[in-house]
Amino acid sequence: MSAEPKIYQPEMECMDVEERRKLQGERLRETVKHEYENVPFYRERMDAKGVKPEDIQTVDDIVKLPFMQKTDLRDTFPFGLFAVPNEEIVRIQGSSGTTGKPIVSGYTENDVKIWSEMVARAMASIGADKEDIVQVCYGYGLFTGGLGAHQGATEVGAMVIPMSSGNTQRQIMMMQELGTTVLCCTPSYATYLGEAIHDAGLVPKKDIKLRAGLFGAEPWTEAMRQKIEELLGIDARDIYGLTEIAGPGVAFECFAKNGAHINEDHVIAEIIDPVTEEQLPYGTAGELVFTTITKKGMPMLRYRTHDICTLYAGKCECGRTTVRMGRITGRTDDMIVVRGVNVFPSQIETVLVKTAGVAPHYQLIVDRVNSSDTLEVKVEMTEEVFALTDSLGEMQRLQKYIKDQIKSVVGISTKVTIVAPKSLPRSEGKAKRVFDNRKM
Ligand code: DLL
Repeated sequence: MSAEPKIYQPEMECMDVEERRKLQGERLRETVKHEYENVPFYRERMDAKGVKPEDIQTVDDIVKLPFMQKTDLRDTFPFGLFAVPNEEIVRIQGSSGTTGKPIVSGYTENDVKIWSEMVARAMASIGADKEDIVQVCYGYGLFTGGLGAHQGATEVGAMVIPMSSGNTQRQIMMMQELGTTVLCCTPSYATYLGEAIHDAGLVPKKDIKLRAGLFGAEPWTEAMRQKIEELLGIDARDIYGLTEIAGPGVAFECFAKNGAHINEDHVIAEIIDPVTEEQLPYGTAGELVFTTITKKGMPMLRYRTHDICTLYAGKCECGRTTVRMGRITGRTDDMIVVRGVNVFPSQIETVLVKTAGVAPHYQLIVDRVNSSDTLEVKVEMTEEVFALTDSLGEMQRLQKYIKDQIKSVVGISTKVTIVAPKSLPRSEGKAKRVFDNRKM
């Protein structure tokens, strides 16, 4: 079995930096023209800022362009940002919006191919090829994790087991019986699987043949990497991405593990000050902004990810010349990632506001129990209902109703706790609603 790290497209990944900047400039110019001509929403944005496609000639001109945000996807839902006729779109993927509605991205056939190649680069970097058996335990569906990892593994010729998420015992059984060598899932699930494997009395490297894994979709730390590597006896690598830009594979770690290489022939990465929106130099922490430069179905120009990190330039010992991003250290908005699912407090608030009997005072408590994330929603009942409700059954009915509503909007199970009126602390300023007690 080959486990030698490989560079999938060296002509792009190891390209001379100046040459790449020239290529980025050309691709940016084309993308801006395509967007201006085909997406009225963005044309109006550019017109309002007084920018014309001719003003964009090199990568440095990117600062003249207006930003895009998640709310733009919501406001133009579903097809308003498509830059080609719907007949040319062959795939829709999606993720959480800031309210109940998901946001969607459309891909042309070539967009899917490019995305697959981006993930294939990550697969090659862990030495995955046709000798490998790749178990994908990211969810399949609108979420880009399952299909994204699947396509990348197929691209390098591996045998793919499309398990999707959940059903841990079955995951372990398949892993053991089929001899899985590469694991793709969230880092928290990798830890959970590792513990379940130990609990089942199985020995990594003997009963389980795993040798490497690509983990992402949620923030994780070096300490968590060590834990996963010890538990599963593998090489654990970070993979980063977001639906709006492509999905997993926007960036990935090489064996040097000193930041994730950004696929700069397909995207331009910037770091900005989230308040002034000024571009910041490499080496400074700030908000990550991406511009796609090869996507045709739904290009994104200066998309504000709200992820906080630092970019690093300079050749890496692996030979790649692409800019690397450090770990995501936080968000500039209130999004939290729970079991790999993006959750906005506003989504939960929307459910609570619509529910009779509870007041819109709530707290979200995130924790990690046995390596799995938990989310508790504490909500106050109204005075009227408090005065009338004395039966436990009534309270349980309300709890279940809220839990089911949140599940249908956000897609994850929560624990709902109903508390007495006026018992949650009030704040005079910005309410602190999220308490993240996870220690990674
Ligand atoms: O989470 C895509 C993905 C799937 C990446 C599988 C890696 C593996 P979204 O659902 O759109 O897409 O969520 C994107 O998740 O803005 C980050 O906040 C967070 N995120 C994704 N990867 C990482 C990572 C997928 N490696 C949002 N480290 C992003 C930290 C990550 N956060």
